[in-house]
Amino acid sequence: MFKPTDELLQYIEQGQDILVMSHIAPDGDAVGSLLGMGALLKWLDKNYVLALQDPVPEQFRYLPGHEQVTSNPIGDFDLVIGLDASDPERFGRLFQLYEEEFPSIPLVVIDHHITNTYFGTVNWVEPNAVATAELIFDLSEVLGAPKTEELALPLLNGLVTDTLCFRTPNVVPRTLEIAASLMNAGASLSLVTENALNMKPFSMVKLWAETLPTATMVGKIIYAEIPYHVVEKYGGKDNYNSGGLVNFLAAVKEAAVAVVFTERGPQVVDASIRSRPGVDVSKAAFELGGGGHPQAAGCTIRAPLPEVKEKVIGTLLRHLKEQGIE
Ligand SMILES: [Mn+2]
Repeated sequence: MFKPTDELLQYIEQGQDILVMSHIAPDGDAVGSLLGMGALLKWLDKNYVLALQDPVPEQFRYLPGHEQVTSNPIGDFDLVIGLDASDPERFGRLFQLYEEEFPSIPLVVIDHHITNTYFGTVNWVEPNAVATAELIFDLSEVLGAPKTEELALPLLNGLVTDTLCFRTPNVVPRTLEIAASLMNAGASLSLVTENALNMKPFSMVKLWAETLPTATMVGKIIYAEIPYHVVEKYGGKDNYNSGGLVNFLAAVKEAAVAVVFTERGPQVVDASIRSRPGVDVSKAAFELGGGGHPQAAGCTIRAPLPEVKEKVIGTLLRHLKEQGIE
């Protein structure tokens, strides 16, 4: 079990009006740990606002309470809690807001990315936790909070999505014990897997059909690209999701690394990177201005798509070579 420091507990205890935020392009752990933290703060009788720059993706809107997430947090806050983000830029506009409106308010960072830059007033960073949701679970244990379904379902959502349903190499017996505890509290595992992982709209099939022809292998790297006109066609930059395409590519036997390049705007390209167990892509992503985990990382680069591709592939090839993979 991971233990928060007394200092962190003190900040949470003293905070009365709390802003909780998580990262741009929110994934299942961002949404899950945010809603889980909300449930915990509600039990603690705090005033709180849950915020994300981008809308809650459709596959997580089955989670009760997602409607309370706002992109425009307003309040007289005395504490900010930042979840699942390894650096301040990951909060997008929300961090600018924090810096402009309330820079003197303490910021509590809770995260599990090895690339975390420790930018908070207090930082609880556990790279061995499978999800930030796991840390919220441990926090709830330390606080002695009752395991309600309201707390358990979003936390299970975070655990399941960050581990691809307990299939990543960082999953240990305790991960399954936490999942069991959340299920005992009323969270349905099949509800989570169906909504958050399995179900995809028909438009996703069409998107994959357009994108898969671009799949290319360079050495042990497989990549595909989604140009801006395709992004616009399938939801636009604020509501865009490629339905786990990069994980699908990462299952290609001949590849050690998979990358999906998504042109989110003219000359703004996201690179989403996955690797086989034992192959570390977090250092390459960090060097490229992003971050993440050894097996799942990413970065955003402001440059034309061909330029970004060359830069990312070149950097990855070098990092792979250093790890003896060619
Ligand atoms: Mn996470």
